[in-house]
Amino acid sequence: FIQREWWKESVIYQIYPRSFNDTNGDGVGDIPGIIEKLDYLDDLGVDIIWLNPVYESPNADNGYDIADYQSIMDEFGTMEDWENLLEGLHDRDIKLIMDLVVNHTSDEHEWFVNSRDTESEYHDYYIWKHGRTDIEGFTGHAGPPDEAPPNEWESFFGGPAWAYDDEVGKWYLHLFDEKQPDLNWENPDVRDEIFEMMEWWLDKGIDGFRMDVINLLSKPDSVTQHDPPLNTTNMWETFDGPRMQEFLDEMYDRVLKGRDVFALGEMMGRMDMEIAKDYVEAEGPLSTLFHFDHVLLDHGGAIWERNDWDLNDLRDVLNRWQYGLDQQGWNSIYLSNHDQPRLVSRFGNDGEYRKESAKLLATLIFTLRGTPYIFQGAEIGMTNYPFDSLDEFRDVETINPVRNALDSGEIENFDDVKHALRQNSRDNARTPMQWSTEDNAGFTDGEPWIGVNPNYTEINVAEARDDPDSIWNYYRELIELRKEHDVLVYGHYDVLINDHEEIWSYIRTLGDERLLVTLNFAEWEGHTWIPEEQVDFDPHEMEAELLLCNYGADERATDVDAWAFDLRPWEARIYRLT
Ligand code: ISL
Ligand code: CA
Repeated sequence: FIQREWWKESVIYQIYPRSFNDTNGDGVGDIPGIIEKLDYLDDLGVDIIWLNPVYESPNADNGYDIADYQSIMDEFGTMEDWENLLEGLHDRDIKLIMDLVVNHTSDEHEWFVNSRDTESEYHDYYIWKHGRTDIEGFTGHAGPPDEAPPNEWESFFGGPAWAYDDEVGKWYLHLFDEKQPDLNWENPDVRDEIFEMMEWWLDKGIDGFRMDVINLLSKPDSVTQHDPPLNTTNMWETFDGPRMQEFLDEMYDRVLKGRDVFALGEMMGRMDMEIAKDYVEAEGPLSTLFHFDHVLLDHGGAIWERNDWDLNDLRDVLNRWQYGLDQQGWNSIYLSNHDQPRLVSRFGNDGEYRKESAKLLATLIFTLRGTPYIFQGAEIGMTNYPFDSLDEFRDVETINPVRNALDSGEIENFDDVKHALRQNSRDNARTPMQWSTEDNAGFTDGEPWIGVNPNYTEINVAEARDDPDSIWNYYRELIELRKEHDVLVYGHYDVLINDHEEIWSYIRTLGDERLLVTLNFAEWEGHTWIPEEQVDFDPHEMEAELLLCNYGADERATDVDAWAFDLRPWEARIYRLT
């Protein structure tokens, strides 16, 4: 039994507008720039565009600090441009999902400006609290000398999660930047406003939402019901709060129900599988979710810290989701986005085996069970950026904590953390799309808002489209293949040899259809096989027909015994077993 849905069969392409394509020479990508590239997206074969925030914003966090939910940021264009974009996409049968950022607004949103008046109805739109006076000698924050912040939470972007406002004489909560105050979802008026705004966009014809940090909406009771709140330092308390399910159910009932739309929730932290299932079950409020398990593997506690990982770790966390949502719910398969370093630099090899490993990672994304995501530039194998100094960075998540740590002496100098920042910073994802060998990679005629990766002379769209063996053409083949084989969309996933240190293999099964995917995550050759005891067929009786290989359909990939395989460095193969 297959529960068919268009968004399960779709491939999603994510556009970070600021870095996609600039048409007026101000160094900032814009909506007309996306319109210019619609045929590019169509040629690649993607089905849905997820557009990062394009709403009016002072850009403290590149559009994730929204000052007006119902207008377009001047730098990006006009509402008319946006309407043309939607039409251009729909003409090509491509759907559009918009970013929904409703955990917080900008401090320049008029709701927040009005909320500074404690008498105003808007005061309760945000989380304003008195500080604590029960702690002696509390230092290290910007409030009055006899007050500590309401609790000891830290912002995800560094520093305290509370900011003191002199005019109000209270503190407001900001889980992200100071310029991103958290909305008070306990207040039914806030929910009314947000739901109305969502309907307004849906009525304009969009196909769904990607919901930013959606599992932070409901704050723990200690924060909503105590004044001053109880002392808590535990940031894990901010995830999946007590009324989370209720708020999403209400959103579903009042906005999403009865509309054929896609609802994708970004879930911060490490999710409990039972909670995840409640969000995405058949009658649940969301279609699918982004979890963070695999992108938390190598990232240390601070932005300049790194953890080691190996293939077993990566396979373990992704297995957990493959099996966890096999019967109930649906996965989203991503290895990169605008918050993550480039996938080939992170999970692959961006030197000698850049092409092979980029193709292998694409193979993984398109053959696990779930909806696959391409973040702009992945389709040409764009890499991390060789940052050399702090002023090359633009992102608050990098700059704020590093500045603070340099000031406090926790870090002595930038060079001590350079290596880790080159691997961790979100800015790696945000360097301009590399279109051609023209100046600034063809992204802008002006001065780009963030550096263009100097490797654009070799890595760019023009080159990739000319080369039949390019990563770009391999992405196209994968997209085609997924459309041709239901088993790639709906088939069950079963892992083979779960402790193999270099090779990850799995079988996808739907009825009598069986595909084998085998991936060598190493710079050297490797051997693998189908263990009889792990499958419900006799591998020695099987024929293996090659569907796709990142080394091409040469003899080594086609002339095989169906139960044993020798793979070249970073080799990826997909076989149909009959
Ligand atoms: O966890 C992260 C990286 O591994 C964070 O960078 C990131 O803040 C987190 O993923 C939540 O992201 C979303 O909300 C943020 C915004 O800065 C991100 O761009 C957005 O995707 C606040 O709105
Ligand atoms: Ca521009």
